Amino acid sequence: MKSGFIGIIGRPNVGKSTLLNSITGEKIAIATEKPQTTRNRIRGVYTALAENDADSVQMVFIDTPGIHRPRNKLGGHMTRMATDTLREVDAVLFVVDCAPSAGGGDAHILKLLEEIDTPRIAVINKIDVMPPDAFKVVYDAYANREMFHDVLGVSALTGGNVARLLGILRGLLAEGPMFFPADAVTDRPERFIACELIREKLLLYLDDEIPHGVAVEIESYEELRGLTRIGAVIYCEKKSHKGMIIGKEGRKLKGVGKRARADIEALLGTKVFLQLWVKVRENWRDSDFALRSLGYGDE
Ligand SMILES: Nc1nc2c(ncn2[C@@H]2O[C@H](COP(=O)(O)OP(=O)(O)OP(=O)(O)O)[C@@H](O)[C@H]2O)c(=O)[nH]1
Ligand SMILES: [Mg+2]
Repeated sequence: MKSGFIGIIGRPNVGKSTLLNSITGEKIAIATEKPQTTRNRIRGVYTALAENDADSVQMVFIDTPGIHRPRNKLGGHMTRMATDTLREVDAVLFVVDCAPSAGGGDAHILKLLEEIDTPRIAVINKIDVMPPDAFKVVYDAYANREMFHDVLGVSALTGGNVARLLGILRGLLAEGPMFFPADAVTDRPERFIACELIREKLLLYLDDEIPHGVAVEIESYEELRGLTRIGAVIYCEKKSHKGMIIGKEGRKLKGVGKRARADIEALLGTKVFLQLWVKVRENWRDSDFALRSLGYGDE
């Protein structure tokens, strides 16, 4: 069989995590319209076993944080996770869109990609909302570079052309072993995904100012028959943010909890009892100790 590791790299917000979810068919990585949503590396496994072993394939995709100019230690960690991945994989998907902000950030990543020998594919995402002439501009910009094995447009959101992308990758991979069991979807435990789902709701429902300073930590996780009891702490950086997260009469936090619970119930297939607390931890994004304890240490 063929197998290998594939890095998903790009600027923030281009749709890397959405693409990972689309490939694995499960929501294992959170995705929001806010840049810098992903903070860790998340592996997603695609396995297609054929009757004939030679036709079987296992691809391990690594979703990475968007590469950006870091403003704090968390940002440095995130960008390092992404750039380190470039050297550890058998193929790289360089995901782009046609956002007006694309230029500088993509140019920086192209330089990093030039330094590696790994096969690279330029994946132009969001073609479902891209006018043909805009697609052509982006396509030409990458097709003219010899560094890419292939350039293709996809829609991670609708799944458009994702099968073709998998076909191209299959052609790039060498013979190899199964790295994960055939039914594995991710290396991340359910409790990590549950924690991320809470953060996703915070990103979605909080004003722009707060989300990047928010972290979530699971304090207790108890699996009973048909019920999972989860206690989680939401950390923010300022007292005023704490008030905004809780909201008037606790309404904001209740809304976040309700939506997170619905998603976690779908993930676990059990009822979920979710308790949330909000705490202030000043400047945690610049504290090595806090970053490590919140799961943003080196992996
Ligand atoms: N229309 C459209 N929107 C998309 C597509 N793929 C992703 N999006 C949207 O783009 C936004 C960003 O998606 P993410 O998957 O979080 O992007 P990301 O690259 O993982 O972002 P970071 O984790 O911040 O680096 C979300 O609002 C997605 O719904 C697509 O194919 N079409
Ligand atoms: Mg992401």
